[in-house]
Amino acid sequence: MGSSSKMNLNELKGLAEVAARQAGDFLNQSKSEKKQVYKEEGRDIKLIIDQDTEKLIRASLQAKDIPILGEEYGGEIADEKYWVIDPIDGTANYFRGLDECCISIALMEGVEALIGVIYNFNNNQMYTAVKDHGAFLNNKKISVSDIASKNKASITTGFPASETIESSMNFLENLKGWKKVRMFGSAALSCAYVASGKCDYYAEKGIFLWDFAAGICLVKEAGGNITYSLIDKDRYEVIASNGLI
Ligand code: LIP
Repeated sequence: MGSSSKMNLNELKGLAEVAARQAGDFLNQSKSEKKQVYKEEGRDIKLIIDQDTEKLIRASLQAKDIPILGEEYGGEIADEKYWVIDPIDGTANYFRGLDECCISIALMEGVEALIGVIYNFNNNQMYTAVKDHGAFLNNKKISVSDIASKNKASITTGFPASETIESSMNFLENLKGWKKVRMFGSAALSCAYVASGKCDYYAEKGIFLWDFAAGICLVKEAGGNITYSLIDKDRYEVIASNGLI
């Protein structure tokens, strides 16, 4: 039996929170340094500091015997507990000096989300949730909005990764009728915004599990709905809402 078996979910959430804060301090300190790109593919950009940050988070979490799946160094979805890490969600924003980026750490068991930690290190906003124990922003309970009509609601989204005429037209069609449309460039923060009632609906196609895994627990624990389905080998379509729209 490993050491994680002795830790309850609240303790594991504390561990993820410490790991996220350490990684956030590192990313804040490194902001003014020149950022090295190691891969650019389509719209995706990958930085050496994504890798360095994931190493840091892995080192904090690895002391426990829970397997890790991360954006930079891989891993597997498992039936038992496993961590899912996105060292920087919103890498392009971090690269260009925009503050819509965060660290995202989830604990999953199969497809069930047990813990979600999303840390925007730019403004020190720490979103946390543990299954059946509510969702919090900087330790204050949060809940989804009570806006029930689309014409009063804000949707957050991202432009589809695959750009066919059909996908672009569908995308535009789905933006009709909302009061406000926002594109933050971070799936994790978009989920956190739905969970905290700052936005009412989030929909995006073509994102990876690590982009939204922590958001699953946050949105559910804040009283919202979140659905996700695989649209190809490892990309998902995700819809999160306050449950009223
Ligand atoms: C990002 C997502 C964002 C999506 C970007 C990108 P990354 O994740 O969270 O919502 O629109 O294309 O995939 O790459 O910054 O971790």
